[in-house]
Amino acid sequence: MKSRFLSALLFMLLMVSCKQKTIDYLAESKTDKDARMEWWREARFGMFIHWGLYAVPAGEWKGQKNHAEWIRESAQIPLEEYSKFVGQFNPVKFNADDWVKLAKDAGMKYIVITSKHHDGFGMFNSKQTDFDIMSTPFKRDVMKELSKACEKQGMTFCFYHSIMDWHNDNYLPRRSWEKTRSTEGADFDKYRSYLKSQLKELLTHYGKIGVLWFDGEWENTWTSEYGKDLYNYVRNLQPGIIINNRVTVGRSGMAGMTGEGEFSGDFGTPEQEIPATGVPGADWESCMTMNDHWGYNKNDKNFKSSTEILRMLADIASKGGNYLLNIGPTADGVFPQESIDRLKEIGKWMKTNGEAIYSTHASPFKNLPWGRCTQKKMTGSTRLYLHVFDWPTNQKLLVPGLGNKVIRAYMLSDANQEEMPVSTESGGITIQVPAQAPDIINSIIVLDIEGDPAIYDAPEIKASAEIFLDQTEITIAKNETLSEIRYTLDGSMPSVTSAVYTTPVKVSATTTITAVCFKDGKIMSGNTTLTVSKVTPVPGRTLPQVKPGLVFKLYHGDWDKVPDYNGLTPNLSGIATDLSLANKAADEKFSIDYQGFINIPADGIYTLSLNSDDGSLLYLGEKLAIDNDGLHGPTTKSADLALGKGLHSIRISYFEKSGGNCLELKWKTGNGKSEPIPASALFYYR
Ligand code: H79
Repeated sequence: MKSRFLSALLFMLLMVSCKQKTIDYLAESKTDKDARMEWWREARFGMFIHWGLYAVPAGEWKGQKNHAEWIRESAQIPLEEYSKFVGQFNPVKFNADDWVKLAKDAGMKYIVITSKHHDGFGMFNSKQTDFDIMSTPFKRDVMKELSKACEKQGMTFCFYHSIMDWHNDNYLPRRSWEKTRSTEGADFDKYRSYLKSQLKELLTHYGKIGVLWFDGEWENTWTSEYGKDLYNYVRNLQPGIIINNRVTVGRSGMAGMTGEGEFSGDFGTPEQEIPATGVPGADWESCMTMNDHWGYNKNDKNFKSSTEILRMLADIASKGGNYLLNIGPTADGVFPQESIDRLKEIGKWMKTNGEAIYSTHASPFKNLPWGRCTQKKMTGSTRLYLHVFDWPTNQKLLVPGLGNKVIRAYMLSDANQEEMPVSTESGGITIQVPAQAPDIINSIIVLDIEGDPAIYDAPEIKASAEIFLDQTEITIAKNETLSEIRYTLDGSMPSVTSAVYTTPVKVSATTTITAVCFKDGKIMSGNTTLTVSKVTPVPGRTLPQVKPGLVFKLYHGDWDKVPDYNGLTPNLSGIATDLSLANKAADEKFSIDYQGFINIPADGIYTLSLNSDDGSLLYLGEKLAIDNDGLHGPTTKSADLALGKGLHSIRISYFEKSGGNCLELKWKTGNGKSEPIPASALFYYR
């Protein structure tokens, strides 16, 4: 009887599991995605936690104090030695409820914690490996405890899981310095199965997971095919989960957004930066450290102030993004005191002003001189939250270019919602505000307006460059069709009798152009000014004894910026026809200094752009023309230069510390296309 019941049950289970087929979530409809993203778009503020074995050395190794979660790589610690931290990891002060409460009281709506970082150590109970928390003296599944605490306190629990893995033998490539770790028999497909098995554990043993935050996707073993497959694998285990763009390849450096048209997961991930403008139509989240490291570093006391953090949050919300703020807990299992202090201050502000952050949309204004704006759609009206960082000294706050009828204005912190007087003035509306800022960090004014925002942005003035030789053309544009642009060429403010802009303005002397939007004889917008300067080109030279190519000197060394070459001896030198040596010279830790001449075909304004990973400098003559120095991913910097026909001495200095390497120099003149400087334009003198 019993066994018949059991086999019937087994049969039913089998039927159910046969019916389940894997769904292709890459073809999801917009409606479905919107529904799935809803909580995340409303949340706006989350906590990142980087916690792992690296908390044991706490950022210090053999006197070097600048390490953190990358310590195994940055201090080149062999696997056997790093594994010793397993026996030392005993965070006896850990209390999941305390952590979740700290996040909750700070106004954060979700927690993303490292289930595994690049070191490969599992901070959860994994049956796939012994390199996990159950092998430590602590032997507690901290992720289980956190998932329960989150559930209890109404916090959304999320995992960060690294694709790159410096421990698993099947993961490739090895670190460049790991000469003794053989790759024999290593099988990346096996690594992918291992990765999936761990994710299955994380997605079936810890309740509902809000986000899977992948990272370490940039090594050449990971492909977009693997990324899409992993995305679908995760969604099939938890269909409602949200997955970041780092599940697949194609992220644009630290700016974090994936190129258009490519599969990009559910949201972009700017790292340690905030996009300069919003990213219309895209979901994104800026992740940032509180000090200068993600994992715990006992020596790093360079914490951002709570004012800085809260203003970043307002800035991000005003651009339509989320803010993921990091904590690096200690090996004892507690948050650094500096972090706790800031979380409490943040919570205090959020308690009063959170309404201006949660569930808001990006600002309708391009630029506000005193702060930021977020908005919410109401029935028949719009609620603007004005985030005032710089309180006006004359008790008048001008909201530039706002063309709507105002319903009311009051301070969000004012329980009585006492209305503040509002008047329509030239170039916007003015709110009469108290003498003292209610909040020195960020005072929120609620401004209810009729209908959708109608904003007269200050016109945009454009010239091909801010310098020119004989003549240049200036164009002026605006973002609406209701007003007209009036402009002056003498630096004065345009009036109702000034020229109306219709076609590009040609100028042949140094000129300051000022433009404003008018409607019915009234100024509607702020004003914009641009000065274009007439210059004479730096004369070029003719030298009979030049030969094609640039002289290069290659140096080995570990630098964080372009080194001072004085007193250094090159490891290699010669003549290069282009800059490609920088892309293939060595994997890392080197610098190349190119010197020679560039042949300018005709007098003109040339826009030179220098792209590199890591840093680079461009000199023309003695002058530093482009400073693209420092540690960074692929970054482009440009300069407009007035150059005469002939030869100009040029120097390009480049260094590479680690990660990808590239160096590229392009030029463009007039309205032409930016193109790599051809080998035929480069010479050296002998
Ligand atoms: O977990 C934290 C860091 O440990 C991790 N991401 C945050 C959330 C991190 N890994 N690497 N980095 C940060 C910096 C690495 C940058 C580079 Fe690249 C990797 C430079 C070149 C390869 C990413 C991909 C940026 C450009 C290409």
